Amino acid sequence: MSSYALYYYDQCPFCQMVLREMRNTQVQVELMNTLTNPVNRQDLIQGGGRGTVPCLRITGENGDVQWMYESSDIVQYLKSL
Ligand SMILES: N[C@@H](CCC(=O)N[C@@H](CS)C(=O)NCC(=O)O)C(=O)O
Repeated sequence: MSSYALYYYDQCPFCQMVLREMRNTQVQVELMNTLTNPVNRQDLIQGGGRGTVPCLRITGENGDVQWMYESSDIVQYLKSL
């Protein structure tokens, strides 16, 4: 099974759109606040290439990691699960 982590912070309206959609999904998404935990922001920049939120980290069954940045893409992806 794939696993999911959302890099976000509360004051970001794009993040709120994604967080709202997450309430409708059954999948578990780990929440990684990048404002309250600077290590999360560092991990995001190091892994995804930039600190923009929201970003969904998708880890596939085989361990491959994808960083999805656009809120509309993330919402669409969550709907498709
Ligand atoms: N088009 C993006 C916009 C995301 C965006 O502008 N996020 C802001 C916070 S609301 C941000 O992370 N700014 C800081 C940065 O780009 O490093 C989306 O819809 O996800």
